[in-house]
Amino acid sequence: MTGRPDGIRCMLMRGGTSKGAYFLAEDLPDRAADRDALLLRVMGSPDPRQIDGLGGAHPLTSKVAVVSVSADPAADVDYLFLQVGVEQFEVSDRQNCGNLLAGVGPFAVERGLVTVGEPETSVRVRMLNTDDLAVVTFPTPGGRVAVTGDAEISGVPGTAAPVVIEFPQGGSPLLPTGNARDVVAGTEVTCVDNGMPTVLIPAAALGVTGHEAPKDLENDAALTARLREIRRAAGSLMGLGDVEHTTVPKLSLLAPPRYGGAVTTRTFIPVRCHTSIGVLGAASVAAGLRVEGGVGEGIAQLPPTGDRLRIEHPTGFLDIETRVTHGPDGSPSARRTAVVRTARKIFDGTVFPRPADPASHP
Ligand code: NQM
Repeated sequence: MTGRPDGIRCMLMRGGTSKGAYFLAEDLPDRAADRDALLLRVMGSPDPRQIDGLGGAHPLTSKVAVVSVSADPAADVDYLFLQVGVEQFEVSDRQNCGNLLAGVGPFAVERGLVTVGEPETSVRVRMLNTDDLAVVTFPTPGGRVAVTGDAEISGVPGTAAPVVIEFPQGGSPLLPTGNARDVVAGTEVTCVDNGMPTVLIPAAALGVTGHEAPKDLENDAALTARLREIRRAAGSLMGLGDVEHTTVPKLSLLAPPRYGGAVTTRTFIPVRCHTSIGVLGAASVAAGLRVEGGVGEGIAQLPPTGDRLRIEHPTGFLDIETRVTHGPDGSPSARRTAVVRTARKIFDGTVFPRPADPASHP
């Protein structure tokens, strides 16, 4: 571990529609338990307001990226995503995050981990949570990460330089239960994993329209109890074990599109309802909609040609390209997935974690 004994080098970045603290792996303790205990103090968890740390009192702003040069010849950098609990004394590496991934390439340039291109740089990222590869490409005029640009993503004000993310390989298997449809806790669902284990559920099957505001859905006690029941049963069917205390699978309610897209979504991650949709969550929804016999049939309106789909969400839409092919036995698999995000460095400096308090926390 390097740096001042009481402070740690840290960059706060917006990645897509999320925000997180980015660290070099060498600046954090090697032992996962020590690292996680430190990150809870950095973010100010557990506390619903995270008042004493960097966290923004929502799972989407209580995230950490740990980045290092990769030993894998197929990658430039390794990226470990950590979800830091807001109210829970918990740090999880069981999910990936495609939104923070948007900041990983620019962060690697800022920290001198990769060779900078002109006029753009491509960084090959090994995502340690899922052992998948991504390629992140962004403008670097004059050898510096572009601060401005004309890309606009729903859920973020203004415009910024585009960050193109490509996943050369889809999730495997795409259908973790082996079925296009399963009946789970009395409801027909499609369980899909194109980078993020996700359960697709027709909103109408749960007595909602799927167009409600996230807060209204979160405050619907009957709905959230039902979602919890479906999630536990689906998680076990997907081979994820007991998912009561994990952040995967996500649940995505599907409804007909209202603004010319393919579908409307309300995604639970899994307790809070996402204010937009995660990148890999959207990749899984997009692939799930293209699976023959999935629950999206009759709800989604797929464009007749092309790989691109527009997924509507509470604050706009996300355009994503995914191709699904069906093998000779009919089993589907996802090919290349691509999406445009933006990212921004907010501060670069030293974070001072709240002191350890063994009296109040283990
Ligand atoms: O699905 C939220 C987010 C995410 C994850 C979540 C993400 C993704 O919006 O790739 O980006 O699902 O917990 O940051």
